[in-house]
Amino acid sequence: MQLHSITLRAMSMRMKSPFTTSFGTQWDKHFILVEVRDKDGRSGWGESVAMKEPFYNEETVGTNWLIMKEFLIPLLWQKPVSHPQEVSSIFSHIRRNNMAKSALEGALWDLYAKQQNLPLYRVLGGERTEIQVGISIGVQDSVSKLLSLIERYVTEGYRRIKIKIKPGWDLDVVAAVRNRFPDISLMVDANSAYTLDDIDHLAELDQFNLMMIEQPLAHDDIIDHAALQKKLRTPICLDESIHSLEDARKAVALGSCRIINIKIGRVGGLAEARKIHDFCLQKGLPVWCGGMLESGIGRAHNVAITTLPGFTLPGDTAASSRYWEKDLIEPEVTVENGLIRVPERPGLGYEPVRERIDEFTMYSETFRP
Ligand code: OSB
Ligand code: MG
Repeated sequence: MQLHSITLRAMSMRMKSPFTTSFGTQWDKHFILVEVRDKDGRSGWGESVAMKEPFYNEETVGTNWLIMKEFLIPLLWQKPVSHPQEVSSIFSHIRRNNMAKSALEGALWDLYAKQQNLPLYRVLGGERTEIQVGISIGVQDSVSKLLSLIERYVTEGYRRIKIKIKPGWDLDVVAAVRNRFPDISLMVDANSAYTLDDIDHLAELDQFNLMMIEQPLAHDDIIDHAALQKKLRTPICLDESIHSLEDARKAVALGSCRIINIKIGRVGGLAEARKIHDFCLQKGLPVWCGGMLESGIGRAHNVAITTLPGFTLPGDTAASSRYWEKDLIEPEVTVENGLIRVPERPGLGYEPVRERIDEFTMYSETFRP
């Protein structure tokens, strides 16, 4: 692919409103953007979804920067890459650090698709020209605030509503939501806030006709989830616990989940995300694309992978305007009637706007072979 340079930028963007999960509240989104240039001056873009703090998983903006600079980028200079599918094996002897790997791999996929003059989703083998999306709503100060947010997003057309739960913000809240909205597609996400001691409590959720319960138990568990799934009618969806195709295979074999949330960053890139998709399609498990409060660049990667046929459930890739006053891409990601029309332009299909990117860049560094 004839790489000329790789630029990392540490970004900080203020969100429209804070986002609260069982692990904390976030106001400012810190992340890393990757720009890979080829000899002809084309650019490919990637986004690391690692957060400022290691609360969702162990990766952070700081650790991703170090791993990319000291280990991953030097590997890309050592071995010529002819197709982005090779990147995961070039990185394979670096343990974990999946979000760092994914950010670089994603930039190479965008660049490759542009070199081929094809939209990224086609290069990935995607088929859908529009994708269904839902929305994820954080823990709120009051139930009435939550109900009015749901009202708004249902009116805007989102295809399913996901609400965050945690001990003290669960059964009563879900009951109130179901009572007010008896027919919406509804799910909950606990971000690992419960243990098997809560089994009877979690079983109460069965009465609310939820599409799924996402990651109720520990972030690194698939054993207890299997025990819990046996006691629940509601399908369990794993998020945090799945880092690879191997993890997915084991979780499915154990019966730890009936649905998987695929996040490109969490599994180390588009190639691994596609493998998990292919496996789940063959096993008959529905998958959907999760979100990590991405800027438009990460969002565009999510749109591309969601075009694969197994992504049958609405994902978390809401419109750019969900979190941002102005996003980094042109046009922004828009949602109409719960659908995103997949762009047909080469690469990601949304153009990063340099002036906006510069505005939110805290510091940057460029690497050359
Ligand atoms: O668990 O899916 C999650 C946001 C940050 C970290 C983890 C999660 C989330 C979301 C929001 O649920 C998804 C989004 O809107 O991008
Ligand atoms: Mg989740």
